[in-house]
Amino acid sequence: MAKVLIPGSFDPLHNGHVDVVDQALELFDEVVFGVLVNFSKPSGLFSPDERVGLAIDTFADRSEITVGAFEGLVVDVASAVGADFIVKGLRTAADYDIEQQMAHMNRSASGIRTVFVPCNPEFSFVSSRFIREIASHGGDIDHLVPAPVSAALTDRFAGRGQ
Ligand code: COD
Repeated sequence: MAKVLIPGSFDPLHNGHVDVVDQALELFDEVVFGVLVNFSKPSGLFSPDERVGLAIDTFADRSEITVGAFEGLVVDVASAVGADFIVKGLRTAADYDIEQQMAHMNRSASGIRTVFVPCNPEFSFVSSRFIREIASHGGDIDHLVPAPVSAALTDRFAGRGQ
């Protein structure tokens, strides 16, 4: 039974992230979907607890996925949850450059390896930053995020935008 950690800020979770989870479950048995605070992106739109709630709602019918909020280093989270591998999605060469560095750093720190999955071309342009920006101006992001996230964004920006 191989278990993997999929870490990220997920602020908010979008369909590109969901696709990474789907791909991971084609390769491995269990996924821990870990909401981490990215120290270079300190102020979030949603709190870590809200992000966890949205992920729980999104993956409600998937017993092989557990969701949690974590602090600290990814390698420590991976060890705490008993993950065999870290899984990351790659969109672009820029993603690869930074993710490869982090993968090497994490492996040298703890021995854990990172498995990369290529993003679905359908979602290659999707990022949490663009989702936040478009939603904040009342733009349509329904086709890019799970239904619970769409509802939460509508709520969060109610009365703003246009
Ligand atoms: N399709 C596929 N994958 C995607 C897409 C998409 N459209 N968009 C994003 N992804 C992937 C990203 O490549 C990333 O792997 C993952 O989804 C999460 O993305 P984000 O944007 O939610 O998360 P980040 O990049 O802000 O999260 C970074 C971490 C929290 C994982 C990182 O900051 C971290 O490792 N923090 C802990 C501190 C630590 O251990 N530091 C040492 C690192 S060497």
